[in-house]
Amino acid sequence: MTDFFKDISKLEYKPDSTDLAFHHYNPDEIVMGKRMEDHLRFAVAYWHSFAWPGGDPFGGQTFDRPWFGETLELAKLKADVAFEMFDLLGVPFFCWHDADIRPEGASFKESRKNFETIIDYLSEKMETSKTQLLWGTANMFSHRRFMSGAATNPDPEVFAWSAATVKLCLDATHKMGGQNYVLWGGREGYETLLNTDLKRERQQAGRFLQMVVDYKHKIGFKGAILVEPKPQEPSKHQYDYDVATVYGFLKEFGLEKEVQMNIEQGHAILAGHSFEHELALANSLGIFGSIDMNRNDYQSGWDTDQFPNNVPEVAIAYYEVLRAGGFTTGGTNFDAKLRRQSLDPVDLIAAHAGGMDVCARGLKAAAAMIEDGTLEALRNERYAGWDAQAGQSLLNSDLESVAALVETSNMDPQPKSGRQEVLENLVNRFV
Ligand code: XLS
Ligand code: NI
Ligand code: NI
Repeated sequence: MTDFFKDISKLEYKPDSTDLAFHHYNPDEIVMGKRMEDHLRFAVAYWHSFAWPGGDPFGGQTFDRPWFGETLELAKLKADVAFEMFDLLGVPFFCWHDADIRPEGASFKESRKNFETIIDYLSEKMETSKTQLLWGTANMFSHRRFMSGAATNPDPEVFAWSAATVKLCLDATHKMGGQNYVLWGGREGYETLLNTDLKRERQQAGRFLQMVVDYKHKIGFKGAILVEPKPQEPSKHQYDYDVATVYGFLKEFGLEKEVQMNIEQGHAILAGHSFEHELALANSLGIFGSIDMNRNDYQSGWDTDQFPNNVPEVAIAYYEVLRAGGFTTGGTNFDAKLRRQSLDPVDLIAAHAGGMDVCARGLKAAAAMIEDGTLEALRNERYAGWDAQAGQSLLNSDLESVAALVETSNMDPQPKSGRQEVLENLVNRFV
C-alpha cells in the first residue's frame, strides 16, 4: 500500500450521506433488467489521472505526484497508486496509452522492454483486482518524432515506427484480456495544406488500418478495433474528423465491418455536433462501439476534458446508447482530467465519484424514457406513412412512376407539427 490516498476509504453507495460517497451510482441496482455497473462499464483513463502534469498553454506542471519521472521504479509506484484508486472507486475497467504506463527508453527496443516489464506488473495486479482492461492504445502524438503524424507521416520510417508501436500495444492489450483496442489519430492530419499531400496521407492511413485489422485477426484478438474521431487539436485538421467522415474512410478501405467508433463528448462538440448526434449516427451505421465521457467548456472552444456534470446532456447521450442496445465490448471511459488547481488526492476521487453519479442519473433518466415509451412512440408515429403500403411502394418505384402518381392520386400533402417543445417537455419530466 502507498500512502497517497491515506485518509480516503472505499466509496459506497450512501444516497443520504454528506461524505465522499456515491449518491446515485449503485452498481447492483437493476436498470432495465441489468445491473447498473454492467450498463455503464466505467473506466479510468490512466493518462489524465496519473500521467498528466497539469499544464496549459501558459504554464507547466502544477501537480506534484511522487511517481513523476521516467524510471521503472516510478512507473511501478504509479501503477500501485492507480490500482489503489481503482479499488477505492470500485471501477470495473481502466485504459492506457503505452507512454502513460512505461518510461520512454533511449531506443525502440529499450522502450519495448520497459513497456513489457510494466505490462507484466499491471497484469499481476489485475489478477487480484476487480479492475480489468477496457482498452489499450498507443500514444503517437506526444513525442517529437510524431510531430508530422504517425501513419500519415511524410517519412516512411515514422510509419514503420508507428506500426511497430501499434503491434506492441495490440499484443499487450490481447495478453491482458483487453476488450477493445483504440486508435485516435491526434496528429493524423495537417498544420498546413501547403506542405501536405492529402491523397497520399489518407492512403497511408488506410493501409495502416488494414494492417492493424489483419494483425488483430492473425493473433486472434476478439476485442473491437475502435477509431476515435476528432476534428482538430492538436492538428489544425484531423482526417478522422467525425463519425460520418470516418465511415466514408472505412468504406473506401473496405473496413466498415471491422472497425467501430469510440465517441467522445468533447470531440463531438468540437466538430460542431452534439454528443447524441454522433452516437445516433454511429448506431444507424452499425459502427457504435464505446464512449469517452467528458465535457467541454462551451465558451473556450477547445477540448477541455472536464468531468461530466450536466445530467440532461448525459441522459440524452445514454438514451442513444440504450437505443443502440447498450455496450457490448465498449464502456464509459472517463477521458477527463482535473482542473489544474485541483491538486489534492481527494480531488481525483471526488472527480470520478461525481462523474459516476452524473452518469448514473443520466442512465436512470434514459432508461425511464425508454420504459415510458412515449418518445419512441411519437417518433414512430411521425414516420407511420413510411410503414404503410403506400410509403413502402414509393421506395421501390422509379422517378417517372412517382411523378405520375402525384397527379393520378390528387396528392395534397399537409404539413404536420414536429412537436419539438412537446418532446422537450416530455424529456424534462425524466431529467
Ligand atoms: C484526445 C483523445 C485521447 C484518446 C486516446 O483528445 O481523447 O485521449 O482518447 O488517445
Ligand atoms: Ni479527447
Ligand atoms: Ni478520448
